Amino acid sequence: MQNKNYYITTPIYYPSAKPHMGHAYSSIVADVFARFKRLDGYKVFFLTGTDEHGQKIENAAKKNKKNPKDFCDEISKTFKDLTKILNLTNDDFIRTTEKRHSEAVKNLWNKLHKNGDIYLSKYKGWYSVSDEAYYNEDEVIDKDGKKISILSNSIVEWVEEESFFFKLSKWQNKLLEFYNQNPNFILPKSRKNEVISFVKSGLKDLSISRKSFSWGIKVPNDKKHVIYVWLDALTNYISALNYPDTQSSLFKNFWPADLHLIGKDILRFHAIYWPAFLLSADILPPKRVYGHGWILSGEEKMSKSKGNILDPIEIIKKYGIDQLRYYLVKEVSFGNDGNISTESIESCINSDLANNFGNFCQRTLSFAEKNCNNQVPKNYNFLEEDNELLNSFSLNLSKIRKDIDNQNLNEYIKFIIARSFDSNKYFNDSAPWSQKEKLERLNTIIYVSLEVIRKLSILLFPIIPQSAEKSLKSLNVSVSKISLESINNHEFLTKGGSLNNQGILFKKIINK
Ligand code: ME8
Repeated sequence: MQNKNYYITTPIYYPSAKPHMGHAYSSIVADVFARFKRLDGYKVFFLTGTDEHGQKIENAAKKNKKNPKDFCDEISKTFKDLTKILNLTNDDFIRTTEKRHSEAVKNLWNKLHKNGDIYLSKYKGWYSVSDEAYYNEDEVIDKDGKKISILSNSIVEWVEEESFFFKLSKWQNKLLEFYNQNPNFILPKSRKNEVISFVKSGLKDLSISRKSFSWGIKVPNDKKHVIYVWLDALTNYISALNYPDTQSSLFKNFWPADLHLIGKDILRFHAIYWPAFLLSADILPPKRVYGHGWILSGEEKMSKSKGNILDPIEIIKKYGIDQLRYYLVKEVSFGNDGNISTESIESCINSDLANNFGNFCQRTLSFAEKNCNNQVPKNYNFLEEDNELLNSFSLNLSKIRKDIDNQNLNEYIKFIIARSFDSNKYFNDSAPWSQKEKLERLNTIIYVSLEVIRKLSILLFPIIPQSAEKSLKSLNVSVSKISLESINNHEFLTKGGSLNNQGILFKKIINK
């Protein structure tokens, strides 16, 4: 039998400053996938949270004259609050300062140690506190008298200290074998090639403890060291499933994860270090790591350290949460970098939401109100053009499922836009207002249009849940009862059922 469980995660974010649009983007997209899979009958576990240890957080707390735990409590709360504001359906919110997490990390450490993959030595090399990452000599260049990482442009510093190492080099061939056997482990394809060539170029053992600061989980049996924040952070994906209790129903049902959705900036950690740690600990690696592109501001990545951030809360206050969710999914080509701006959000709201889907709902429902006694028509007879429109949904259902399983979000939204466009064209071409003498035809056009509102609303539900709920309410369909499969049914709506027009779905933005 097909496994109907689905585990999806976002990165756990650093609470070094309050969340910005980049964080909102990853979380919203993950929520779209989670909602889609639930709609398709899956039992979903959707995880997000905050990554609270390490030098970056310790420094940020110092700068704010707070102790690190108080500082994290405060900022982690803004991330948790954001999950509500973004209307996320996460099932858990993990904080790495929780006991359930630190116990899991220590346990994993002991397992790696027991399996002979940890040894004590000395680290000598470059480290970026901003990325919490070690860089090789050939990944660092001089810029304005400072050393920076070529990959992230962040400043690196020279570190020389005693450190525990993980035998990453030992796992190089096993990793290459794993990528080979699981060709879709890393998506999109372009990023997979980057990772593979990095691994092929030779993996060095990885420093997995630091001694020069104290904010972190202590190494078991050597309290002078704190565990490297990435080994700590990556473990969140299993600590939230009750690891080390691998017999717990959460772990058994949901591990290995179906999808770690991350930004391309942290692919190396997820696609190389994480599977290596897991293989070493005799745990199966996740099934998929998808590294999406960046939201840019001008030419640059939007980031707290660059100070070029758009505040999601401001945008939501101005335009609405569904508007933002829709805009990010539509405007940023998934997998690639994308620019966003207030001008383009306004034109997206007007052209896609108000003039396309919103207009179709409104014209159908107002027409039914005036001409069909505000009821779902009873007598109808589908003609070829009606079947063509209705079937354009059902015939594509397996493709839609496949697109989502491959994170082909661009195809999914393209499909919805094209069908909304077709629906408006159908309404125009069928011209129900000219069929007042032929009631069966008029009723058929309205029945088909109402069915199409239902189908479009179901497909849009993962992206714009509040608005889709409203349009379904107009049809007297409860969101708690909707399923993706029901798109195949062209006569779902009860004949003679009353309609309940909820009014305009999306206000047009008019700038005076
Ligand atoms: O890296 N565009 O946390 P972080 C798109 N704690 N996405 C962006 C973005 C942008 N401009 N800026 C950030 C960390 N993101 C670690 C992760 S996971 C075990 C530990 C998103 O707060 C994107 O998903 O720096 C990116 O990977 C993540 O936020 C980085 O968040």
